[in-house]
Amino acid sequence: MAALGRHIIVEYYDCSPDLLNDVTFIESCMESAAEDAGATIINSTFHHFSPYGVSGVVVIQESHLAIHTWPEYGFASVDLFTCGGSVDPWVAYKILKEKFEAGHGSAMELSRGEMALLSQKEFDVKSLRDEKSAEDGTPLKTRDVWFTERDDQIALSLKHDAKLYDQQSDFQKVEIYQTQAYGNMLTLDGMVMTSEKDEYVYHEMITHIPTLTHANPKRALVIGGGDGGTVRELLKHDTYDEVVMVEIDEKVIEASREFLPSIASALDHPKLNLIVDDGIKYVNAAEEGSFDIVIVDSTDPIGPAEGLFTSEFYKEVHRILTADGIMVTQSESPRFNQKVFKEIYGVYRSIFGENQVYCYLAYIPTYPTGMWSFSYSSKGQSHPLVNIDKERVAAFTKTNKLQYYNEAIHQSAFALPNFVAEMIS
Ligand code: SPD
Repeated sequence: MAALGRHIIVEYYDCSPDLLNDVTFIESCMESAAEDAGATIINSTFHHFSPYGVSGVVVIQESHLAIHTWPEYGFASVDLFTCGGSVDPWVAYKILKEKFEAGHGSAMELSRGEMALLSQKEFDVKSLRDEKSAEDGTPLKTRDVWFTERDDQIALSLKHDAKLYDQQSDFQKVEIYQTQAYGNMLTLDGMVMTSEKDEYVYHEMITHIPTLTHANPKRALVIGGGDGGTVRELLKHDTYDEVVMVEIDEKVIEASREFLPSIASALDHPKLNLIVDDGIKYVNAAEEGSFDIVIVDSTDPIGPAEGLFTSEFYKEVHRILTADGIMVTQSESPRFNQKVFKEIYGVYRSIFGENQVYCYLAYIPTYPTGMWSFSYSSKGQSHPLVNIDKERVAAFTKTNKLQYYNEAIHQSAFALPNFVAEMIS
């Protein structure tokens, strides 16, 4: 052998964008290319970057295979690096070209570590070797596949196993990942919506604060919320005669029913009127003064939820609230989504009145920055910290064994860090 390693630098053009954006697919292609080329896999680590792109490496006993994809250009760059004579990297090249449905590919082989330029050093390899793997010769294989939600400056990654659901609906990409730390997790267009292990924070906070501040809510409207967590919490309150939920995307409901059953558990509740339609259209057509509580459980203001962040929409919400009605919305992260956060509070205040709008916070580990905000706006005079019966809250919290919300959280959630208060003042 004239060199220590063979390094094949590969470029695949005109590949299928969907395939190049699918982290589990890329991982399985890279692993099977390694195996078919004769390599022994030790570890694989792959990241998906929201909204586009996958990076990953398969570490093999004979070195590594690495990839980065640009689905938006149908382009993948790959490094195949092997040591010793037992692996044929060109086999991996051919397999990947076929699997990525590449229109064409180019590759160049480099010899790494020319023997003519090397001389062996004194080095006691035995003392460094892991005894166990040396004994039976089979290194343990490990696997790390990551979902990443990111913008230009911040990223959140969660390690996952299988992707359980993956459908492009008429509105957005709906996916469910089986994460290792947070259970099954719903993402829409690559953004985390809810996960089995921390959903209770969001759903308890978006529902119980308005319901328990209101003296006697009978009718609630939820815009969005297709996973079912918000209506599950609302329907714990006996005061409601009816809860209407209007979700635009049937696939969100379908995926949640199948893979998030504990969140979707009240979707067949007899008091729930579940409507699959555009929430804006529903609100525009709803009768004046017909809801005590309106909850906007929207996605982020990109794609189908954009219209839920406009002053036209909130004027209509104000119209359909009863005289003492309360609106609560998820109002994004004050740190991650500063611009939207500032603007939306201006909109709420211009419609409900300067002193009728309050912001409260909760801590949600799977959302960017972990700090999440909700807005509380009242059409009448109800004040979230004055019109609250602590005993009623304590009794409700206890009976329903809530995991986050309680009478102290009700009070403290409205205490804002200075930088947040300043942003909306
Ligand atoms: N970036 C997360 C925004 C949260 C949107 N709503 C979540 C839906 C849970 N029912």
